[in-house]
Amino acid sequence: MPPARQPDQSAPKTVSPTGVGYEGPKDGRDPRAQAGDKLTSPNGARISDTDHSLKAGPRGPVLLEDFHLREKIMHFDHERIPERVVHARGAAAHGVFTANGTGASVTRAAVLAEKGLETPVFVRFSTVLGSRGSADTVRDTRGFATKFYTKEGTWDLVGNNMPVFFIQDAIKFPDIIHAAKPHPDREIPQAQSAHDTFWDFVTLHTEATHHTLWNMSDRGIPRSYRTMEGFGIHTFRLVNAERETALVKFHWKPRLGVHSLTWEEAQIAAGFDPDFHRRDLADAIENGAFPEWDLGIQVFPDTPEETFEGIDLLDPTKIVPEELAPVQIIGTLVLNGNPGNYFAETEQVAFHTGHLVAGIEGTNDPLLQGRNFSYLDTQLSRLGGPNFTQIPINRPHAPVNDNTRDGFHQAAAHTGFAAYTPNSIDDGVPFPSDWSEGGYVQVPRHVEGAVVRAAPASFDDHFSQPAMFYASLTSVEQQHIIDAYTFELGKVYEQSIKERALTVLARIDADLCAQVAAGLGLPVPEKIEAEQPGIESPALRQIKPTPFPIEGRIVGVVAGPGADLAGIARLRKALKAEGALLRVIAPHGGQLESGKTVEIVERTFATGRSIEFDAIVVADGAPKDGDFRSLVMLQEAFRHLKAVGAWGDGVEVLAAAGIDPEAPGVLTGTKSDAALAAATVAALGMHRAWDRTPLVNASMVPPTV
Ligand code: HDE
Repeated sequence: MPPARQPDQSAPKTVSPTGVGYEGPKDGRDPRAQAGDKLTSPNGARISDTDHSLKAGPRGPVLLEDFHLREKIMHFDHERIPERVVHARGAAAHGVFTANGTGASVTRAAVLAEKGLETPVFVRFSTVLGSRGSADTVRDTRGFATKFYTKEGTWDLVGNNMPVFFIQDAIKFPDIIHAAKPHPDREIPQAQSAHDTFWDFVTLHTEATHHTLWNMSDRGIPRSYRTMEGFGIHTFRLVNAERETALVKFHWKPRLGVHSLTWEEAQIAAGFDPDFHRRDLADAIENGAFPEWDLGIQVFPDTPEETFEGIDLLDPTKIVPEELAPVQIIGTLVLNGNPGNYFAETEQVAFHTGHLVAGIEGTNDPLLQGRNFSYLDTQLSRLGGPNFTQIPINRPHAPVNDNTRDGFHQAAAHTGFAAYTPNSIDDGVPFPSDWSEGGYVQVPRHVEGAVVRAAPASFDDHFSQPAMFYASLTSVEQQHIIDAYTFELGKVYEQSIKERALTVLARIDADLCAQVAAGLGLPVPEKIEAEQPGIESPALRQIKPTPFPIEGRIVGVVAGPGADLAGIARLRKALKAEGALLRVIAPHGGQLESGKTVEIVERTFATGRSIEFDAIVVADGAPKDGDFRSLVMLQEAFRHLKAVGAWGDGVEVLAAAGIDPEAPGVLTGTKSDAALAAATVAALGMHRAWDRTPLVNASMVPPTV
């Protein structure tokens, strides 16, 4: 062992950042939080007045000797750290991952292999393009980054909610991000892809076609972080205890299903509640509706070609349809804790694709290889130096003895002399570990080839999988894609970019191209054949025939003085049994009373908006004064294909909003009974009344194709 400190040597006393011991919460105080009841300076001196600078007389100049003023302002000046260059806007949660044991056949990493092993995790969801203060519901890819604090070291799975990426080589990443970020002259538009430089890039680099199509699909506007799939995107190499290797792709499957907003909802939310996803995640966890995902892997033989059924596994613009390689579930993630301090946890967490543990390796995917450099490098400017793994949220839950020393913000006080291995001074410590001791030993791989700046020929196929994705979707989902392209390209100024985009769409699907061209008022490009989609993959659809669990869903009930409060209570009870919530909406705040029954008004006609609710029901006795705000709320919910309903004379309010009680997904009853509750639960489970689509679309005049 390294020698203990000499009698003449000492180290900083073990204290928390705020000066108290680490003995654990005391008198209800957490040692990591601020200590004591007295206002102090950062050096702990008690402060007598924090509202007046030290001056030469009440009207005199401020004195330089005012250390409190200078410390207070100096620290404030530096409260911000650089936001992430991408994925700046995010929300996170603590949780636990439990392996089911089946992963043992392919990996020796206990986190994935050991049946019943619980590993603490921290998961950060994010948008890609927007600044830290941008809206949650913009059309964009979402980050899905998971830090597993395993006993064998930290493993970071830094994925997205879409299974493919825009580019095939990391060297293009600055280019795609420059193109997608706001224009450099006016710094607009914020957090949007609907602008010239984005569409210029993705139509010139047609490898971006597949990911762009996913962005334009409903996946680009998720209903909630809780209802997103997650993907590792790259192919990884797993190594089992027998040193056998397999190539795998990681999938997170949300137990609640994959659901999205409508485009209009997303736009309203961006203004009405820019924290829509952040709030939804925190509220769900606070209410005990813990989001859950199953982690699955698609497993492929580790052949020299690194392909599966002709699909290049190193190409991050390609998926392997689940119909060809089923997703095998190897464990479950539960998010059960909200962060207590956004900056300390969500902002300072640092993910890194190179944080791997024995049994999990990367591959030669050129995108992944570049990421392995970037995620380490970026922390130097974001977190201010190389010791970012010592920040509590980043600290491994495994012992660390890494021979690194010093550097900015070094929190350890190392002992001994020999920060090198091997050494003969500190008893040789630390020792490398071989395979049998759990050492990270890369599987030997043969590498050969000329040094070139080139990509494999298979990377040239840019259209067959977009064609497959589009062909696999339901007609409702296809229509959303048509609408999205028409909107985004409609925001582009350069005619030549729009025309080029149509030549790309023509390669995906002739009807898609024709409809978007009609919306833009441009001719369909001639003599371009769409790619053959090959197989269809129904697994890619979001709209499924069977209902999903409804935990955390919110039903708004329009009420007011004189409303049937007992009926509201009955509906709430039935919803609660399924994990869903009911919120009362009334003309003004306060509480509603009827005999001994009291209902708190949680949203008023001024503070509530349809986007907050998954269904809206009008209570018997609700006001019939035609307040346009409640009518707009119902009309929006109807237009967004949500369940709307009423009991008793509440149907008159539906009628005033112009809602046909016979339309699909309109639930009415004479009273709030078990039948109405069951119908509401069933409707929530389907997410939306999809068969209302033609009715809603009929009120919109389509362009002539
Ligand atoms: Fe990232 N990416 N990325 N990315 N990425 C970052 O790392 C980068 C890529 C992803 O919640 C940065 O700490 C390069 C693919 C997520 O903190 C940076 C390339 C995927 C997050 C970076 C990619 C991702 C990031 C910015 C091209 C899905 C947020 C701050 C090779 C598989 C993590 C940071 C969080 C963040 C670089 C491509 C996902 C700059 C060079 C592909 C979820 O290092």
